[in-house]
Amino acid sequence: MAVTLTSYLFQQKGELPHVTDELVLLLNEIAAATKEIAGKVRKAGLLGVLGSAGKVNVQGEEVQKLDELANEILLESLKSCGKACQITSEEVEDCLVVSESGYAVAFDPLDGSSNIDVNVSIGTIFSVHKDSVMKPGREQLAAGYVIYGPSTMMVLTLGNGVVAFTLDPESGNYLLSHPEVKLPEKGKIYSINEANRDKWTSDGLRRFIDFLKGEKYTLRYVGSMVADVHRTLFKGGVFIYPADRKNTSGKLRLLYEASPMAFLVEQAGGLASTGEKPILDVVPEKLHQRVPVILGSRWEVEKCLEFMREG
Ligand code: P6P
Repeated sequence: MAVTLTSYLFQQKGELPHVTDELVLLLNEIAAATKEIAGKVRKAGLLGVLGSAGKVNVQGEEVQKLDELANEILLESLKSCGKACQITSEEVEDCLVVSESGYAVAFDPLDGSSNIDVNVSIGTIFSVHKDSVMKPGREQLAAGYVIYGPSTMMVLTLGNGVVAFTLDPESGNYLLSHPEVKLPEKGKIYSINEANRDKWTSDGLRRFIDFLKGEKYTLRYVGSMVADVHRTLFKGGVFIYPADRKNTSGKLRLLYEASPMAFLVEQAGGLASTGEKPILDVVPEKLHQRVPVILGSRWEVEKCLEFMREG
């Protein structure tokens, strides 16, 4: 009998003191919202929700209709379950205080939205803290993502390793398909947008990428963080979104992209660095702040940091 997400969470309740009934309910609500989002994503072309919403979000990025829809679905779920005290969304400028007590949730409702209209995998990323998201990522209680790909999968950590669930279209349940996700010690893939090579602020990074080419690594870059991180988690290697002259702190946001992904990667036995320190040790200063991201197998991340230290 396949293990559902709900029964898995209740099993963890007995093993992890911070996994309370409230956290189980909150994570189930997030899961329910992602099932609804998956339904919209898979029918987007038929619902007239492809294309731009004709707005620009707090990041200065053009909002896609599906971004907005996913954001509304998640906000509604989290508000109605009554287990969230504050909610931070990539699509909302300020942190929403929705109740006196509960968990603090940060999410990117639909990451990789530039790929929506070309039917490439996109995803939802979420991070759960005790009472405020403005704390180092190492204090997260739970983090995960859902990738809307050939199958819809939720990859989750509660701080005791990484598990993955696959959405069963027949039952509508997330069923445990990967009881233990472990990053290979070393891979053969690097993932970075090399079009920006001349803008990277680190010469050491350029030399690292040339070194990997010499080691016969292959390049895989989807342009959806969820897809690139998912492949890295399962195949090994390294994913990098570095600082460059245009994005001096990189492009990816700390609270709802870098930090949850770093928690997953470290829990799966890998490393996740800004290039100067572990991402999970960054103390947030601004809600939508960005950080450079170097994450993946230990061997490649450590090698990258070595090249960058040499300058
Ligand atoms: P670039 C998608 O817009 C996103 O925020 C991440 O999902 C992805 O990793 C990154 O931007 C891609 O950025 O500059 O390579 O197109």
